[in-house]
Amino acid sequence: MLYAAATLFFWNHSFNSAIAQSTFTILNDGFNGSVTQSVVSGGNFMSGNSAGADRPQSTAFAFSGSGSFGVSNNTETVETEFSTAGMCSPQMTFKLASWSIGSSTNGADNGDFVLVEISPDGGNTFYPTLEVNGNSNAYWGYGATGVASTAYDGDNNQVNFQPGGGGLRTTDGMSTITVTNLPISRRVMVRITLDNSSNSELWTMDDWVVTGTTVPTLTTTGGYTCGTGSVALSANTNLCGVTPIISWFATSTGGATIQSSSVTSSTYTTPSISTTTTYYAQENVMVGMDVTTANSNSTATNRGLTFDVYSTFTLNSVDIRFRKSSNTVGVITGVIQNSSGTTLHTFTANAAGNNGTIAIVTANVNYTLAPGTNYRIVLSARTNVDRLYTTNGIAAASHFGYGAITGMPMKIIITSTTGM
Ligand SMILES: [Ca+2]
Ligand SMILES: [Ca+2]
Ligand SMILES: [Ca+2]
Ligand SMILES: [Ca+2]
Repeated sequence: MLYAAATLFFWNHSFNSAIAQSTFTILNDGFNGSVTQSVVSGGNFMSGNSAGADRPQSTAFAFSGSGSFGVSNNTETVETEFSTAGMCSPQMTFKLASWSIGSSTNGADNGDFVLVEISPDGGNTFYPTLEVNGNSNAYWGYGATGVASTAYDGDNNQVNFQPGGGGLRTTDGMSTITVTNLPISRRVMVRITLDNSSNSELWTMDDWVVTGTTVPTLTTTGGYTCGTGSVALSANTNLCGVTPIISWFATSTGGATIQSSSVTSSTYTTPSISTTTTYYAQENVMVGMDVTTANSNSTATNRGLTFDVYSTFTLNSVDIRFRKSSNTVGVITGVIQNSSGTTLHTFTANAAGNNGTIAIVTANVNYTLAPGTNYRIVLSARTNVDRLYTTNGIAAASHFGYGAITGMPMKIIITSTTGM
């Protein structure tokens, strides 16, 4: 009896060590005199300690580092935008304190609030998700043990938290604010609004952190047939809400795709085989910020992204938004650099279109990156192109010129813009 078996391997299997579900940081803003990944308005960076007449008294305005961000008798907003595509369990948290300034009897009242709104679509629609209110001149420090935590659910009803009364709050002073289950989207926006109504009231926030966990690796299942025949193979993935393209190959690297579809569970039926034959499956997902329109641009070169890689993956392509400066087809040259600025890989893309046209090109990169931090992907040269555009709506968190990174598997987190 002939015994034929078909086996298959995850593409680049040999490059992958075991991938554990690990937590990584998407955003971390400490408000120590400036912001790095968010945009603030209406408030002030706070440093030093409160006065003896304040409550809490003689206490650092910062939870960690040298500063925090605060507001008195005003409305302040703190916003950011990021992609959660290709990760699991994204969530955010920050520290919050309520102060009585120049008095031992003020603090936040019922009408004073801290509101967290979440947008899954780049700010077109914001959903109020969590709100902390004051109560009868309530004040508390970062050491208060109250936790305000809820899961994003995409409806218009926020979950409210409020201390039980006024004065110094301990167990119901909401010093830790957490929203879990953030939407999976290439354009998540978060807006935090802090509002109060007196110069003797002060909200401060610090240590805004957004985290996610890595997605599991594609799993494959082989098969066999008794005698010559075809064999059904399967490849399954769980990318926490993102559907990849699963492709099949007869060779371990390169070669033609023999089947490809946008699914989370793919079956490939081999041709009739009579000996053990190996096939290969690959998943390819689109991640990174969506490329959008009508944002700021730069005529400078050396713009791009800084990013971290959490496990070996092949960066297939990036989308680049540019403006033509000639009717002649141009060339955009980009490089991937390591954290020291050493160029690891160079790639090019043709930039078509008439003079003045703003267009997006998908540049094929096809470079395999090992785990590491502070990789850079930047423009290095251009012809007949005079500027790159940001890819999202918030300037400080923007991803200059590059978005829509595709890779396999997705284990990349864009941490900041470089060359700004
Ligand atoms: Ca800080
Ligand atoms: Ca008050
Ligand atoms: Ca809700
Ligand atoms: Ca008030």
